Amino acid sequence: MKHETHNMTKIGNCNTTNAALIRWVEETMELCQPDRVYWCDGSEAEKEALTSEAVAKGVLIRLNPEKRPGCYYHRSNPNDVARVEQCTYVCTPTEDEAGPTNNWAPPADMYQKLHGLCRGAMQGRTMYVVPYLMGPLGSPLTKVGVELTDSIYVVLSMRVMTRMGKIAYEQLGESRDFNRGLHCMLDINAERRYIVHFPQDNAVISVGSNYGGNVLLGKKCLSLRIGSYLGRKEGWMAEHMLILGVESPQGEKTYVAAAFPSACGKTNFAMLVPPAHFKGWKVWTLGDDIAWMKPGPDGRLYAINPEAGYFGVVPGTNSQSNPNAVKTISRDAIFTNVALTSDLDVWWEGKDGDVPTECLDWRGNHWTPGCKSPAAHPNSRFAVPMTNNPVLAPEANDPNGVPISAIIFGARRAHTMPLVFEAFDWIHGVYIGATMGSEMTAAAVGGVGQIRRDPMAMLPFCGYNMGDYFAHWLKMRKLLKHPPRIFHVNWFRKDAHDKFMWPGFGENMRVLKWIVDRAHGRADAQETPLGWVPGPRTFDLTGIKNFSESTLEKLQAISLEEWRKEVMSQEELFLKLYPRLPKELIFQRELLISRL
Ligand code: GTP
Ligand code: SPV
Ligand code: MN
Repeated sequence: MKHETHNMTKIGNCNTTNAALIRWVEETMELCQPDRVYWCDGSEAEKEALTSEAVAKGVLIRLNPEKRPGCYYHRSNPNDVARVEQCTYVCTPTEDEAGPTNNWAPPADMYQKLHGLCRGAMQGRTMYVVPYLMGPLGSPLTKVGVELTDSIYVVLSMRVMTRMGKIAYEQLGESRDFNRGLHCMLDINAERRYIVHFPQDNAVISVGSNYGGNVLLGKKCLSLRIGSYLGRKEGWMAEHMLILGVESPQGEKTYVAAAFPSACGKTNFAMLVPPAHFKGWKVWTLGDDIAWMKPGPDGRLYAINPEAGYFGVVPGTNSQSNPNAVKTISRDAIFTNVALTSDLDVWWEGKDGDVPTECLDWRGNHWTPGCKSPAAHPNSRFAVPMTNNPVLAPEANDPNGVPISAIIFGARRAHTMPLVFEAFDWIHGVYIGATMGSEMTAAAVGGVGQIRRDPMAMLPFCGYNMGDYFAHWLKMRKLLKHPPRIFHVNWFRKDAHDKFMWPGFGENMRVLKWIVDRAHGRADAQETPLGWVPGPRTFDLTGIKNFSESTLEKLQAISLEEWRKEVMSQEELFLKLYPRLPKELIFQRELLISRL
């Protein structure tokens, strides 16, 4: 065995024979010069040991075992609380391949700069080798990644978010085909923060951060940016989508995937509890953030969730909005940047029960209800195994995935966008996704509240030229005999008093039911310039509280004045992408203008 020729004390508890992996670990050791290397196996004993170490080092605080069994508390550096799009790069060989929506630098320059930052960066520290799977073991869609990191918080979070440890070696065998992810915390300085993708090398280097989306390299980096690049090459799709299954009282199961931008409701929708009126209906969660989809032998689009956990927004989670999430995070969760109460429980804005008279806020400062700033950071998160979810679909582990009957695009829009409409066909649906606009949220640094174009909720996550990405969507249609129908929803339309008009959350079942019925070709619809909308009285409002037919009319209203502005504001993105923009989309825009 090759690795036996190496200095075993230096390389640590090496638990693989994969020569390519061992060689890469050795090269990285030489670069980063850690004092120790630790190879993760994913076992329970390892979890216990690493957790104790994290607690001893103050990286994690053990929460009250009576109130939150198995739960831990973490605070990130206050300068490091969200994704940083301005520091995120896609370094393809040419700038044109990355396209105008990504930051780009020549790969050789970027490697040089990052290697400079990483040189000796792990002196006095442990380098953890974290092998993991994105996808169920044995799925043809599953990818192997290995993350080398000096953050014990990352190791423990990756263990929750992925299928981590020796299981990854089973899928990998002696193959050289795995994602190489290197993460160095450095000194968590925003000036030296880079999240860089080299799609042609299936490699990611992330430095200067310790926040989820920047450093859990299986998630946005591999599953979306590198994933989308590989998907285009290999004939599949990597999307920022939840996956859910709707079960009817008759036992019919319909699978739906939905793309909403960050902090726009994917986790909530994926765990939806139907209102009492929908007796016998049940919603099952497959995934809450990422879908990998590939045409199956029957001509349908099959989806898997590559993740094994949820990294979800905490504020606003309560037994009214998301009772399944409340149960899911009652144990085994790592909470980041929420508030800490004196009895070692966690608190956040919008939690059930009373506001604590005092607590420590996400920065560790004393907090009372009179304080102006929130106790929990608006982008505070939980990381929790999906197996805690009471409505986890058993199919979540099916290597074949589930056939998708409907794709939903959704955005956060105070005006303009109706509650729901359906695309006329796939190409029109691609146009609707491509022109999505949404208000920015706390999930990324900067610009909260501003509307920006966020095509398919993938603006921050597409690992190549967005124009080519649209072309890939159009091409996928040709590979599908039974393409999913495409819809657009907006839970966030507001009235003149700046209040949400739609109750949202569980009540979204009413919209979902219409979508499912449409997907099976059995619900009435009316044609509008935007697409199909529910026909009169096809929308079931029975039992909905404090809501009138007239509010529904307002929610569905199409204002020509607003839509003229909307179509105008699409122009900027189209001009930006023009050289690679499929002409079909320009034609779709012209058709919409003429219908309006
Ligand atoms: P990422 O994890 O960042 O990708 O976010 P996400 O898309 O999973 O969003 P999530 O479900 O965590 O919801 C984000 C915020 O939107 C939370 O504050 C929710 O309370 C709120 N939200 C979710 N669904 C609804 C809804 O139907 N109506 C309203 N008004 N708010 C919602
Ligand atoms: C998002 O921002 O879309 C998230 C959270 O899902 S993060 O993992 O930080 O990207
Ligand atoms: Mn997300």
